[in-house]
Amino acid sequence: MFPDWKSWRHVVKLDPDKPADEWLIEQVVESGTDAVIVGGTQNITREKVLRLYKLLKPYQLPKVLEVSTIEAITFGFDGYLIPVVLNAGNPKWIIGAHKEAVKLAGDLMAWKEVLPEGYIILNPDCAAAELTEALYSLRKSDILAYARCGENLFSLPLIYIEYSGSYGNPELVSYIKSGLTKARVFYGGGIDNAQKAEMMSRMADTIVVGNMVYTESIRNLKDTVKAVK
Ligand code: 1GP
Repeated sequence: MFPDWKSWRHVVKLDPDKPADEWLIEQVVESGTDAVIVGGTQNITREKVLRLYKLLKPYQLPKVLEVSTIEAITFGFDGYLIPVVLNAGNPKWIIGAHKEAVKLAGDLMAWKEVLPEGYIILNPDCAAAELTEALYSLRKSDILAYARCGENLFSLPLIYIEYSGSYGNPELVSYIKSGLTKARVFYGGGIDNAQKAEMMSRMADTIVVGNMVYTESIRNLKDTVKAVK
């Protein structure tokens, strides 16, 4: 079963392509975050995912894998997040890669362990935007329409507003959140201190922090958790 993700307020995303050791994992676990997502866009291999998985395994914290490539799917995680990129310019990232994975898994596909997420990528300079050929220069109304399509046409339980690498506009996040009725809103991008965490946690249901754990800002990690709770 996918863990009880609806209660998560703060999540750390660890990138298999970035260096991690026991110390870093300890900082993450001891910060009080609600869960760890293992996921990234570039150079993701099964070896790198497995390495992170082994470091995380001793801890109780929910650990889920955000699947970005079929090749790196690793068993043992508590759940699997499947991104559907709503504003992808290349349809492969809306349904193509997913179809290939499901075809490969056939009857063995463990649907109960899967949670689909409707991504809206809003930082045109991030790696995911480049890969998916994300459509940008969107108006507020376009972004909300993507989110509503995700929620109502695709019945996605989660809309992920992705600003990876840059801090987004809190008002825009709030506008999207208030235009949805059922889907929960995750926000990720550029959070590296308590103030930014607190602000975005007022706008979204869950905040995701990533890059800060690979920089000196890791010393602020505990404070970002405190700020949202
Ligand atoms: C990336 O949304 C996450 O997918 C977090 O972004 O690395 O900018 O914190 P940052």
